[in-house]
Amino acid sequence: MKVKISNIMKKGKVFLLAYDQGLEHGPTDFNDKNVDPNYILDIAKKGKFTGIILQKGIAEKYYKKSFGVPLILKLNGKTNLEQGEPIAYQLCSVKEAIKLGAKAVGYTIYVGSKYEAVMLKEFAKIEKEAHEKGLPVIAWMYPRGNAVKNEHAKYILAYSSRMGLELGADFVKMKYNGNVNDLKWIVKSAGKTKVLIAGGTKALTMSLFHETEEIMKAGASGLAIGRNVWQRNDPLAVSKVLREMIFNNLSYDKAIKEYRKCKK
Ligand code: FBP
Repeated sequence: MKVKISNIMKKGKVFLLAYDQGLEHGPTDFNDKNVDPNYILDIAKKGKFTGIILQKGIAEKYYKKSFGVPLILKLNGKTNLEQGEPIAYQLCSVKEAIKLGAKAVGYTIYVGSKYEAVMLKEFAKIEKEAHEKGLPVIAWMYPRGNAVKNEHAKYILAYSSRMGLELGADFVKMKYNGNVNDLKWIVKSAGKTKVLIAGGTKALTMSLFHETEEIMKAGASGLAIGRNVWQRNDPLAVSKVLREMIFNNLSYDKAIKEYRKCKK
């Protein structure tokens, strides 16, 4: 079956809202508003995201197939309590994801971890099944563990994006190290695998727009962003501007003007 990468794309670009931090970090990331999954689903819809990333528990209890924003089911995950070599085992099957209405699945590989091989094997199985069912696969490629001296180094990030291509991932989700030339090489190394950039901890709005301009100029296909949207008190204004930057190449200068307009 043909893999439908267009499931989570618009005009060849991607804008995903990530909300799996409750498992990865715990509710320390949340306040009274964004602790409620319905608040996030509302942002995903009104912010016109091309997909929402959830773990299975939230999808089961809050996501309806008729919702209108495609679901990306995250199939593995872990807490940040265990401080040893990172490993995140599969927690949900492709079958369950499809039953919940998923239009794509995601899986984290801790590149360089002592347990890398376990995750590669699990990923390969998941990818095979997802592709047989026509579902695109996003690999969170996060270099981490004792063997990784600097997880932001160009070398290890490019190695990770290339791994995504070698493994057959449709998209890799990576962190931006703040160097646009490094990102160009990382995107080039990924070949036909599309590169999505994660948001990270909440940044100043201006730096978020500045980085987004660089990210898109470097050839990435879009953002898969969480805290930098839903931790703000104006998530819809920020989403609107980011959307324009991703889908309509809005420049940084125009983004600032647009943002000020949205705030009025
Ligand atoms: P953010 O945009 O909030 O950084 O989310 C992106 C993401 O990949 C989430 O999907 C995931 O929960 C989190 O980052 C994991 O980040 P880390 O492993 O660095 O704690």
